[in-house]
Parts: sequence; structure tokens; C-alpha cells
Amino acid sequence: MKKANSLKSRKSSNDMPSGVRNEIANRVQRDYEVFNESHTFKFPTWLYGPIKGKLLTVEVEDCPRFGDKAFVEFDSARTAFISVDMQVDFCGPKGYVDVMGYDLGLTSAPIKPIMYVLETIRKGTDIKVVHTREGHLPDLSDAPYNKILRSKIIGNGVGIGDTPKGGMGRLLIRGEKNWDIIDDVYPIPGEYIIDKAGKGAFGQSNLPLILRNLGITHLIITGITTDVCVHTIMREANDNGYWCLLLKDGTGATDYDNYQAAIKQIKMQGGVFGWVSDSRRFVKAVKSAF
Ligand code: C5J
Repeated sequence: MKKANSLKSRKSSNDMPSGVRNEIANRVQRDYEVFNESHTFKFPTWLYGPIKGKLLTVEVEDCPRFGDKAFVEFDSARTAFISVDMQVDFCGPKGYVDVMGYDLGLTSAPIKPIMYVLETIRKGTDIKVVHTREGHLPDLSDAPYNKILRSKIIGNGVGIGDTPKGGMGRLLIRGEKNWDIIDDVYPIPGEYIIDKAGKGAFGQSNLPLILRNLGITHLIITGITTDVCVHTIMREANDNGYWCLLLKDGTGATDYDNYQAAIKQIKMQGGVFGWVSDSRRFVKAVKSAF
């Protein structure tokens, strides 16, 4: 009986007239109505201020439900394009992924789409470009012991810190050739390189500081691997309030089913970790804004 009463009183406080609801609830109600009319997640100027760059409107898929189409607005000046771990170790011969025996065709598939997006962004836009690299110090002091051990087992005796036969250097060690970003998508002056010791980038790198200093609110995410570093970074960013969009052809995993599952996971709950689009639709939005 007591329980029923407290539930009842809680329900009535939810039914309060809009005038006494807090600001966020009012904003959400308004933007919900705007979304229903326009199928667009408008750039929240009330939260971040007026648009500083160009307004980009990108089509996203399966949002809010599978089969639906929606649009997301970006302020180019507050957007960062992230290319995750496009290193030889993850998509090149005799690198970490190759030594583990996975299909390099899957992890190198996003190279061309990323090149296409980079080429577009680099043609006079104000979108910031951030590249990440996963790797450890030569003495392995920043590598979890279980990570090193597991890598040695799956690599049949060749793990993190070891040099495979005919390889370019020690696997996943900072400064080695195989640890660096592949030439096709190599950073150019003015772009940011983030070195991280983990799968994520919000705990083991200075990415959050750089994004904050640049005034970034929205992220376009690409890179490898979809189900590991890309997903970890997207989840971390989403939890930190960034509006995240994954370009599905700009990412790949060591297993195709995992790639598909990782894409599907993002789309659940109306976009539980953000949104999914592709390089063609993103480039179209950039070209029509600049
Ligand atoms: C992995 C990564 N898969 N960059 N790293 O170990 O996804």
C-alpha cells in the first residue's frame, strides 16, 4: 500500500506543467518535436553557441529504428574526423594482426574510403583531423602483462614486443616501422597524432584534452578495428557527451561477423553509441557545405 502511494506521487511529479520542468527537459521536448517533423538532430546552438564554421547535414541509416533514415547536423568548426589505428600492425603484412593469422583484406578494406574522406576534408575545410596509434614503450612498462601473454599465445610464440620473422620491427612498440600509420592515410602537418597504450583513448592518452582544447563537440569516426579500438573509443566518447558518427565503410574488423555486429550494436536503442553513415554520404554533406 505504502509502495503504491509513493509510486503514485512520483508519477504526479512527472506530470508537472512544462513551466516548472527544468531547462533540459524543455529543450528535449522541443528538439523531440523538431525531430518528429524534420527527422533531423539539429545542432544544439543553445548548448554550444552559434555555428562557427559551416553547417553540415549528414544522412544516417537505421535511425531511430532499423529501416528509418534520419539526418544529423554538424558544425564543421566543432567537428573532428578520427582515424583510429591505421597502422601497419593492424592492416599490413607481418604486423600484429597478420601474425595473429587474421584476414588483412578485412582490416585494409577501409583504407580507400578513409583516403577519400581525408582528401575532401583537406581541401580547405575547418574540420580537425585526429589520428590515433596503439602502441607500447620499448620496455613494455605500459603494457598490461595479460595483454602481452595473450598476444604471445595467439601469435604462436610471437607477441607484443617480439619481431616476427621477416617483419619490420617489434610488434606494437612505439617507434617501430610496423607501429606507425600506413603511408596511404599518413597525417599531414596540422593534423593531430594521439599515441595510446590501450584500446580506448580516453583513459590512456591525451585525446580528451585535445578535443576539449579544440572545442570539439562532434566526432566522425573511422579506422580499425571496428569491434575493438573503434568501438571502445566511440563508447568512451559517447559517454563523455560527444555526438559520434561512424562511417561504416571507413572501418573494418578481424572478423566480418564481428564487424556487422559492431555496426548493429551502435544502431540499437535509437543510436545507443551514436550514428552510422558512410563515406559517400559524409563527403556529399561536406561538399554541399563548402
Ligand atoms: C586491436 C585495435 N584490435 N586497434 N586493436 O587489438 O582495434
